Amino acid sequence: MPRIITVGAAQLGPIARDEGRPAVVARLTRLLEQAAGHGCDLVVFPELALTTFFPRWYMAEQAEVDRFFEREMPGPETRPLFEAARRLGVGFYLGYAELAEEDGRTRRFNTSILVDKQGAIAGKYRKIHLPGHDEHEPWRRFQHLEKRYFETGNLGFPVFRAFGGHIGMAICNDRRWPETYRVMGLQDVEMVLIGYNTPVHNPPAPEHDDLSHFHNQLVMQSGAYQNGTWVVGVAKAGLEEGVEQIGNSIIVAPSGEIVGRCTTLGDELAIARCDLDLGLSYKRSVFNFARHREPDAYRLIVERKGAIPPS
Ligand code: CDV
Repeated sequence: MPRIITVGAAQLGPIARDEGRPAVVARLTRLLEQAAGHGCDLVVFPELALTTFFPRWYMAEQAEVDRFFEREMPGPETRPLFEAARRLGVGFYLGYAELAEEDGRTRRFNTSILVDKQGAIAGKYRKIHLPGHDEHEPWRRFQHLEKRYFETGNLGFPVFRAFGGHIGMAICNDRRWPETYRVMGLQDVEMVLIGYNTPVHNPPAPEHDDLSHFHNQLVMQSGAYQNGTWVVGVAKAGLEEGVEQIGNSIIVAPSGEIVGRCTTLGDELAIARCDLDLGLSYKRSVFNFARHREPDAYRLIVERKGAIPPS
């Protein structure tokens, strides 16, 4: 009996700075309804999907920054999305800025949740690889202040039993790091969900700009293949508050092949019917971790003269 998840990559076009949560939630709900009409089980929305990508601005006042954060999930403005999920019987991945009172202090994370078909939260992840910088750098055309506005995620890379399979989550810059996929691969992940906001222009390394689409695909296709897992990567795309962001949302099979993709820079749904067992032939052969990984060898201290010790 094949284990199929019909997944929708629900790319978003730009969100304006003054676009309120109700308007954004209405856009998300429209995509969820569209996905339901096509028989989707699960819809993946982008990173920080409820607001504009606010780390592009330096804001001196914390109160101004905190306007972009959610204090509860669901809250009054996001509850309609959860209700729609239950009504339609479609789950979702949602990225948002999370403000939590934890360990006796206020903490802020770049977070994603997995919501099941009953509209209940089935899993949570907090972004680990925060890119950018923590001080205002006026020389940049736009800022990338994730290191200022968020703490490093403290939940690891958990894999959840949900939707009849093993589901993991990552957020944007995480997708460029092999550890992201491998830590979940070691937990037998079958589908990794990733939302992102990626400007075409990379201020510290503009020579990479022309390669932004290539790198986006390269990392997700290799992460999928090297761990025998599906990967669903979903963008917030287009010209958002003057910053051009890539789209190129893709659904990648465990073979590393792209089987679905968005072709615009706006709100758009790409759909694929994903057989979770397609990863098995990779997990049982070339990427049979129990048989072929050599963790002891990776840990060996290199003793040869002149060799660079692992950091
Ligand atoms: N939101 C992100 O994590 N964006 C990074 C950019 C800064 C390179 C990314 O990896 O796409």
